[in-house]
Amino acid sequence: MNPSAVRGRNVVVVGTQWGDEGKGKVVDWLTDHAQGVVRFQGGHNAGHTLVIKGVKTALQLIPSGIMRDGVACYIGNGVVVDPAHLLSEIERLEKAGLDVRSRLFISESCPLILPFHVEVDRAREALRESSGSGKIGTTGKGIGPAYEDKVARRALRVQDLKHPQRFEKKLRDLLTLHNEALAGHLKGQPLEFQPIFDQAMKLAEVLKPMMADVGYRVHAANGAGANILFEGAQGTLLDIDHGTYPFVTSSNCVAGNAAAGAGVGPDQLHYILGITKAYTTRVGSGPFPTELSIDDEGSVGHHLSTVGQERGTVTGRARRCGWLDAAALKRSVIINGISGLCITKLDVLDGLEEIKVCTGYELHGQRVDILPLDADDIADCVPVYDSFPGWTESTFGVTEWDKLPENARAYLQRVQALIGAPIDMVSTGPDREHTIVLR
Ligand code: 2SA
Ligand code: MG
Repeated sequence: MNPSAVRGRNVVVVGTQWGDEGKGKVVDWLTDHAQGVVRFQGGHNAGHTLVIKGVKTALQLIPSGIMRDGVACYIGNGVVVDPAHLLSEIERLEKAGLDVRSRLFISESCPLILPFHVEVDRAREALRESSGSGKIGTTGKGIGPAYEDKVARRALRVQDLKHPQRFEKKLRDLLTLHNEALAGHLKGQPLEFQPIFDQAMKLAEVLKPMMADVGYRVHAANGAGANILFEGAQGTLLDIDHGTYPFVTSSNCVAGNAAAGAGVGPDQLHYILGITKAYTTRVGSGPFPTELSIDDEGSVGHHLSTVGQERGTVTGRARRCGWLDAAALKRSVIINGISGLCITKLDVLDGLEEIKVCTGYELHGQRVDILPLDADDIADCVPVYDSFPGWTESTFGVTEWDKLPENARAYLQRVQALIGAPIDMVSTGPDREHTIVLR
């Protein structure tokens, strides 16, 4: 079976929920048939966990393709890059014996995350909390403030690292701006220029050989017949435009941004694979209609949280858990133009007596069958559920559709019909091998 032949040459992998759907594993699995993997948005707020022959690796900024020898890995212009974090991730992978520097390409156009972005991110969260307006629950990595500087056209970019004088001037201006805010209403810690500058110049020397014109390289690789994977981070419901605003991340996580964030044309996106966890999780604040309490032992929420090991890869925060929300997924399928779905972590549902799927909501006395656009409306949604009998057999590691319990197949078939996209893959465990391919 050759998935890339079935799915068209280039595949975009996106999360259809609030992130943590298991994209890393699927990208790694698909990389068997790809010569390049591109990250196109987000930064080191992502946490992609891969388990290869029982050994767990968590990647944050570097594309998951790095785990396969010879695969080129690209960090596209749509990604915000913390250079200090990048170097530490490179070094961590090198310690594990991987060759990283010869096949990692970093777009010169990436905006940089610098120490004051982290300070501003954290100070803002503290302020939101103390003022009673409520935290977003960010990862505290400086993602939002870095994207703000990009959109305000004052960001330092990877290419500035090659020009010390230009870097110095831009850094002084930007630091002054952020320090004023930090010393003023943000009640944070203003930072000194010199240590930031010195550290950036040191990192510049290390990163220079990896700086590249990523869009052009990906275009050329595609032209030469390579299969390219576009690796999304976070998920559709965290998208800056289409998510549960303002409880979102600061980038477009949807498939359409794979082109703009990698620097290629949309004609290079051939197949859109949506990753959907068999239930729902969310880390951070914001509305979540199908949420269950995870605190009570013996409850379904507790089962999902513990059996699913639902903790943030980056921050270690306990993820909120709930039933699958088909009405939210319907929205994701439309926005992403999903070609096919991969359902992950099916095995976590093993042993539950009853399984529920949200098919729509009661909202202000009316029935709606798709996730509303306004986060306040979403918070008012009362989910309407379909109920299914569960299964007692283990689905862990199953590799054939016919070997799944009958009730599991019935559940997946109903989900497919509700969401409006075909299920092309099912993941039944964290390892590469734990995969069912349907088309
Ligand atoms: P940010 O830091 O500005 O992007 O946070 C804004 C919101 O986006 C959410 N967010 C995430 N949600 C799920 N997974 C993410 N990556 C890590 C993981 C998260 C972790 O894989 O587990 O370790 O906590 C991720 N990154 C950002 C975030 O929770 C806010 O709701
Ligand atoms: Mg994650």
